[in-house]
Amino acid sequence: MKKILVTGALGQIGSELVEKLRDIYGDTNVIGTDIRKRAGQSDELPFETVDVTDADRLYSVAKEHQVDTIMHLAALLSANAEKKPKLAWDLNMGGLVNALEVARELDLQFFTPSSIGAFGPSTPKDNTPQDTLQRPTTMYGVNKVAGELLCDYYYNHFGLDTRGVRYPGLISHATPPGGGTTDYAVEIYYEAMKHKAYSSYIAENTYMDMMYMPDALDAIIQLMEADPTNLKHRNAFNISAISAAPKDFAKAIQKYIPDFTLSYDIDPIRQEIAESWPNHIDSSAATKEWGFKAKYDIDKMTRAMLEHIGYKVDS
Ligand code: VAH
Repeated sequence: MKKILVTGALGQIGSELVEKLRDIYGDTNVIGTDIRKRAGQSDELPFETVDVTDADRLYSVAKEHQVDTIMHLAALLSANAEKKPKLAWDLNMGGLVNALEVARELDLQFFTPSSIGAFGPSTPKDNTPQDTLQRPTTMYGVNKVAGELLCDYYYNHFGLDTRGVRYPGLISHATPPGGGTTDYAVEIYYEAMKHKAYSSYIAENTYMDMMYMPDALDAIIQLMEADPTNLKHRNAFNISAISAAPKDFAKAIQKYIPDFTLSYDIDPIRQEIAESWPNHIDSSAATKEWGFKAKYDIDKMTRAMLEHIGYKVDS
């Protein structure tokens, strides 16, 4: 029976991942951890306060709960990392090496996500290959490339069962993202419902890879349960569902809210980050090695997002 510790359990991915893991493996077999509890959070389900930069605390919680898997999600995202690069290095790299060391000492299976942020301006932008040039120009990207290599090292050097994906921008209705470059793709739905208008900080024709959260969560489960003998790669599988620019989200939303209008107020920092990332990455290695296949295109995601945030799509 799997027993899983999730770091960053109250974040955009973590909050939905913990719920899905509990549905699959049982409520008491998933230990959510984050740097603090959320106000009013119930004590019913296993949760521990863990700062991932505190190696001893992380080790003692993993040992006490006798977990067999760590899913390490705690991190500072791209835009926030540019504002606080030293904090980003300490959290993103210090937290990762602590989590890897706990996994090594307790012989745990290990998952952590990389990102399309691991690519840079010199990376081929269209159908970005699984194995290609990675010279990111952001602290987040430096963290992600170093993280991919560190996880490969723990697999090759210590035999640790490390696995990971390069996530695109993730779109979810449960927990708003914080401090990312792709957050516009979540905000636009809420603003469309509330105000029938949104002002995008990313330019009209700036394409990035995106994915609806249910596909992102299915990918983790599928990869972690995949037959390891089929895995030629380990810690940085390209996965994407949608390649879209702000104008594409507007078009999809206007099918339900015809008078929705999109304007632009570009944020130079996040625009520069977005322009350094690919337009669309090639997911074929993930499909070939562990059967990755996204279910949501932009239209199916748009309907689901609007429904989940309370817009009457069939009115
Ligand atoms: C960010 N949502 O914007 C994250 C993600 C691919 C983007 O890594 O930083």
